[in-house]
Amino acid sequence: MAEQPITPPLSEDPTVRLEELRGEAERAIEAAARAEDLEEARVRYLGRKAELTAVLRSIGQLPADRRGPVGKAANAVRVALEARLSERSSALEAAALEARLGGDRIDVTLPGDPPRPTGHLHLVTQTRREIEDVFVGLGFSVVEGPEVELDYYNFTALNMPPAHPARTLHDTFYLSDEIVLRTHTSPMQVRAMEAQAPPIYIVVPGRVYRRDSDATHTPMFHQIEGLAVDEDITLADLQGVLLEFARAVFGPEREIRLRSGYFPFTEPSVEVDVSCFACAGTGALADGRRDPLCKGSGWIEILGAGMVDPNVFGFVEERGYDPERVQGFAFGLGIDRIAMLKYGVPDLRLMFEGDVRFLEQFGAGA
Ligand code: 2U9
Repeated sequence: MAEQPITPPLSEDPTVRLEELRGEAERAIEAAARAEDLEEARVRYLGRKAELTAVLRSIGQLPADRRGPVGKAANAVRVALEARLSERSSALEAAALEARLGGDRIDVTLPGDPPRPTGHLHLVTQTRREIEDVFVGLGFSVVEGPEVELDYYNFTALNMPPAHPARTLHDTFYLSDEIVLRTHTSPMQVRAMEAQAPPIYIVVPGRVYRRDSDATHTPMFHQIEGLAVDEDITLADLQGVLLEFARAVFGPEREIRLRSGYFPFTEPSVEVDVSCFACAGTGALADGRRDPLCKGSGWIEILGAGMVDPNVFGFVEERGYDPERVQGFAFGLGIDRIAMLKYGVPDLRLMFEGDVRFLEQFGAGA
């Protein structure tokens, strides 16, 4: 609260004192350098406890013939001071704005901020999407499923009953007697058949887990598997689909070859090679040296496949998969392995270490 000014008692004629007050107040307003000073002057000269306010309040007690002239003079002082306050307030605001603008002046000749580094999709994600696109273009749907699986879907329904020797090949992470981290995405294909009667054309990408670790094996890796079941599916359909895939991913000049293989869930089973894209299948580089990528063979193994074993259909027969009526082909490949081959990555572990110096080399396809 502002201190009350020490003022002499009102003279017989208050208009004299009013003129003194006006002069005093005008000097205080003029002297205010900041909004706070101005507010202090307002309180002192126009506030509830101000002398002028007291004069205005006491007009009623004056002799009748003095009320008019004193009231008029006091009001004139009030109006004049309010106008001065408002002018000074605008002047102070304008000065403050001017000072701020002066301080904030922008130098447009300075260089801008460096561009912010933008992220991009991980190489494995780019490769997964590229592969998915190929199969979507061939009429397949993409479905995904749980990474924590029942032993039943991961093994039993895929023609690997308990104690089947192939189970040991999988180096399985067991969470309990009946629950595993899936060792392949195949269990989701069984689930998809349970949910959808034939025909079915699906690919299932996702993480899978095996107890294995070296330059070409990590405990977690990515697979994409495919399944086509219909009334007239043959090995030739599988071959045509995989040739399309190989050419889309490794180049239009590629050929594939099928070698005999073994998987518990397919019969017959095949290992599939693509003609080498480094040496165009010749096995030799331009300077005559042996091509290290395909080790001089002209072929690179890229996936496994086969015709779905009729025993597998036996597990979903009630859903319409009559092994006498439908046939199917299936294939499985490692997404990370395809990316390693295509981009010359020497060690699978680089994919999962999160080293930005490695990852940022693969920003173009993001
Ligand atoms: C159902 C029936 C059959 C999926 C298949 C492969 C062959 C295969 C490997 C390639 C490299 C796994 O990532 S890898 O280690 N996979 O060779 N997978 S046939 O067969 C199925 C799947 C589901 C119902």
